[in-house]
Amino acid sequence: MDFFIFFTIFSSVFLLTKAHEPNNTSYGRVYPGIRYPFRIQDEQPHHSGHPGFELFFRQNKTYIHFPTYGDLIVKTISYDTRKLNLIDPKNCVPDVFLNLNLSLTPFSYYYVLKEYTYINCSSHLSTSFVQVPCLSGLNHHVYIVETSISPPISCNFVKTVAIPFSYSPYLSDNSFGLSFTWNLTGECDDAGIGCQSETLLHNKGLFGVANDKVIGLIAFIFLAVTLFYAKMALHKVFDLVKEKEKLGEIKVGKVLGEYEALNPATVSKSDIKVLIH
Ligand SMILES: *[C@@H]1O[C@H](CO)[C@@H](O)[C@H](O)[C@H]1NC(C)=O
Ligand SMILES: *[C@@H]1O[C@H](CO)[C@@H](O)[C@H](O)[C@H]1NC(C)=O
Ligand SMILES: *[C@@H]1O[C@H](CO)[C@@H](O)[C@H](O)[C@H]1NC(C)=O
Ligand SMILES: *[C@@H]1O[C@H](CO)[C@@H](O)[C@H](O)[C@H]1NC(C)=O
Ligand SMILES: *[C@@H]1O[C@H](CO)[C@@H](O)[C@H](O)[C@H]1NC(C)=O
Ligand SMILES: CC(=O)N[C@H]1CO[C@H](CO)[C@@H](O)[C@@H]1O
Repeated sequence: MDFFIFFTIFSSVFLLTKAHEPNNTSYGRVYPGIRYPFRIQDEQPHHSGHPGFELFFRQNKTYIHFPTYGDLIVKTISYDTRKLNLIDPKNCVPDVFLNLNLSLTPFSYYYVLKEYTYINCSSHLSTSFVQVPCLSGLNHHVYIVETSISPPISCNFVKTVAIPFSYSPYLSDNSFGLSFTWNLTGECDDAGIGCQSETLLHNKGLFGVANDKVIGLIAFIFLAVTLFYAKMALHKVFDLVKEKEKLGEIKVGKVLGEYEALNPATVSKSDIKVLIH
């Protein structure tokens, strides 16, 4: 029975580890690096991702759509740190900062935010202000300034927004500051193992999991039954051996009896005499 218990535990562990292992065998195409909560819109089932994490492909690039801004290119996704790094295809991160409203998305900026004011000026400001080139034109100059600064008369107030960074020509490329994190509530909160198992459950759908589990279960039952019968057979063999042993004992006993019957020690002296005579 000990082995049976061990086997049951072993099988359970096997089934569990199998269930936790996220894999790509269940549905057609493989998208390296894309897994729950993200999914490829239109190509992966709805339940394989979380709402708001839909990605799509266009010209060999992976995009994510933000309702208040538009499409941004996915640079990297780090699942353990829950960090989504994006690239602005229009190459104007300050414009993303200005227009992106994350309140209806599952994302928030990865960085600590600070409020800044965007101002739109008809003339250049002093050199202590650096205009944002991608938002400025020949006749208008956009600056991102501290909220404490009251804009000069030549400037229009655009908006005050909480953003990770102000504009700096030295810290500016098409992705600087475009890092987001996400927060999933509910059972899949910390992107841990539990989350992955849910991923798998969702990814594979009922069929995939059913197949895997059913195969595991069938294998388990088969082995258990085999083991049971093997044990029964073994018992039978043992019983047979025991029976044979008993038989053997009887035979030996008989022989012994016969021997004893012939043993000189037990033979009476008169008999000896008879024998001698
Ligand atoms: C799963 O994906 C990995 C890497 O993305 C690939 O090497 C492997 O062959 C895939 N497995 C199957 C069964 O498709
Ligand atoms: C996408 O990538 C494939 C292979 O890397 C290449 O052959 C194809 O031209 C690319 N398409 C576009 C639109 O860049
Ligand atoms: C973002 O959108 C929400 C809901 O639409 C709105 O209440 C909020 O004021 C917006 N935030 C900004 C900074 O525009
Ligand atoms: C700044 O003003 C110009 C013209 O006054 C306008 O075309 C432009 O869209 C404005 N920019 C911003 C970021 O508000
Ligand atoms: C994540 O969610 C938890 C609980 O729902 C909340 O307390 C926390 O502030 C959220 N964090 C972020 C970054 O949204
Ligand atoms: C994404 C993932 O975990 N893929 C694994 C699927 O299974 C094969 C073989 O079992 C592994 O090599 C992959 O890494």
